[in-house]
Amino acid sequence: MHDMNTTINEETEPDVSSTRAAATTGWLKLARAAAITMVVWSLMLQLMAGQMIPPVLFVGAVFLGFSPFLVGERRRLGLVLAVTALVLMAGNAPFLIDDLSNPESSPTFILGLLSFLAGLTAISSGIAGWRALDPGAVGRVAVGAGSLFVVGAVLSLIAANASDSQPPARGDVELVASGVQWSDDAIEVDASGGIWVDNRDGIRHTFTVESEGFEFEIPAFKSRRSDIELEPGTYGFVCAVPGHESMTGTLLVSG
Ligand SMILES: [Cu+2]
Repeated sequence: MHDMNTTINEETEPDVSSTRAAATTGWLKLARAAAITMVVWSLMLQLMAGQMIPPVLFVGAVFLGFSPFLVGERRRLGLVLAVTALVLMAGNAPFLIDDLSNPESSPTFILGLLSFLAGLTAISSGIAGWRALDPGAVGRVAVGAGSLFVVGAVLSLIAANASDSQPPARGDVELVASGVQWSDDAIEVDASGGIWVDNRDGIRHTFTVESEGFEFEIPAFKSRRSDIELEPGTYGFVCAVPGHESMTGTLLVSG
């Protein structure tokens, strides 16, 4: 707390009269960088998902507009940054939970992880700045969050590359997912056949018949197939990924 160490070495010399202010400045710099990262990547994530959530857009725009003014040694700004980050994380939660629970979809997982870690960093360092905690930990928090991100990203890439595309089988009906759209909104398949889906998007999709609990996932840039495990009849199919509500169609299973 009373130790002015080199991690808070500013472009301008810190006010020697105020150790607390200098501590706050160090934390606020980290909180601001993390919050900007979170806003930018959250917006990218939502663009990829094909849907923008209004509260996140609004908070993000307000934050980015004010961020140039979020400088200096005013401790209250730490609280503002922490609360803003918390609101953004809450607004982003539907996407984040889905993205982070599907490590095979590498691009969205990595963006989600970055957004999540940046959010945690912004909240914790905003609070630390507000409380004027020892700035000696600023560097450790930044390095810790960065390390977690790199490890998560690498593991996700390994998982994604380990899962290969599947070729279609004889009797499969072929469907393409591209631009968060199905290539056909009405498909017909024999009950003894199957469905092969080629995902050309950088995000995962699912082929889901909700009424029957029939579902398989197609990771980003992969193809997957499944036998039809349905009785002859007409079913609605969807992609169950949040934000992909426009991906609907009709499946006719002939017997
Ligand atoms: Cu989808």
